[in-house]
Amino acid sequence: MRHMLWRRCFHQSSRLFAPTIDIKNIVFKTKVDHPSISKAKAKSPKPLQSKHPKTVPTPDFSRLYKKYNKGHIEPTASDVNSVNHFFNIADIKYEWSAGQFIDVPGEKLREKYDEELKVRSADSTKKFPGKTYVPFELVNGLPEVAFLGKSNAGKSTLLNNLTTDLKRTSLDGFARASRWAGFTKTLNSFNVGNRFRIIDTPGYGFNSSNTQGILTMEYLKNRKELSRCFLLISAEQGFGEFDVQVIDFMKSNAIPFEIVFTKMDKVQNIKDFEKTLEADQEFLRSTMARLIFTNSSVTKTCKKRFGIDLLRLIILESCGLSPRLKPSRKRSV
Ligand SMILES: Nc1nc2c(ncn2[C@@H]2O[C@H](COP(=O)(O)OP(=O)(O)OP(=O)(O)O)[C@@H](O)[C@H]2O)c(=O)[nH]1
Ligand SMILES: [Mg+2]
Repeated sequence: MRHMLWRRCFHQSSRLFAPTIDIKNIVFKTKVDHPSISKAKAKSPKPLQSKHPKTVPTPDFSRLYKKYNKGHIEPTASDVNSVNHFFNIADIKYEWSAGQFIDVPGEKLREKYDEELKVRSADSTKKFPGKTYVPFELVNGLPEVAFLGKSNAGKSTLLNNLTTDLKRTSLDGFARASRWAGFTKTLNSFNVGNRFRIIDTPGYGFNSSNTQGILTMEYLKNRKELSRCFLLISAEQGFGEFDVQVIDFMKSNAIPFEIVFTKMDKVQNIKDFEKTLEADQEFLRSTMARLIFTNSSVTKTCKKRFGIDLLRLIILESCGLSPRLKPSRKRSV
């Protein structure tokens, strides 16, 4: 049944399904001026130009993390500094792409080893090269975190955001991003400092396919190295029916995950955004996921990239790595 649901999520379709619960209705509307207000505005004399240009205050999305993750310990400034340093100097390498789960490195070997285990007697003392009881490559796998979400949610861009120094405004281009939904077609792996891997996945919903859905589902269910998933939700669009189905899938398969809101720079009315989040608090709490608020684009009104330092910390923590860790492979300048 769950298999079927997931297949449906990825089915080539742009249909919008009628929502059944509140969480799917998070749509952040653009503020529209009332006609009478617009008229009044038109008649009123032009305000005198100030000598100093008006400065638009930058919203502070880090406030939202504190508000919606009360049970969680707040990171210290020194942890944040050292984790930022880790990402600034770590060598980031694109490693592999897989169109089928069996093409994911290590999985063919794991399948062979599982077959061998079935025929091997319980008291067998056979060792593999490297003097290990399981093949060395399987013992030594790096932890992985996966970015999931609807097509166009900003998964590939977030990966580039994470790996770009926060002082810069233009992002690195390790993962290929596009404004066309359904751009990423395979699982793509990026090695970060030879300490862990970030896996970019094909989006579900618009312009996706069954094959991609099955691939992601198999990866989530079977990949032993997977430490945590990050479910990306565009803050501009909010949750959709497919997102709720994916949450349900992860809950029932005991796959730990966090929720990352992307495109916070596009939220027109932050108060409406918070109201909708509050209306869905019961559902969100039941997921046990932390809520992280990010923007990958810097605009006139949103001059900083928010949430990235926190996301970096949570990624290291979910891989069982200390924020004080040094990359074992450094970026060459
Ligand atoms: N304004 C703004 N645009 C963003 C942000 N994140 C991503 N985008 C844009 O959204 C579009 C889609 O981004 P991608 O990173 O390709 O999205 P994806 O989830 O990888 O999409 P698929 O590969 O199709 O599943 C691109 O045009 C990005 O520039 C953000 O935080 N703010
Ligand atoms: Mg992508």
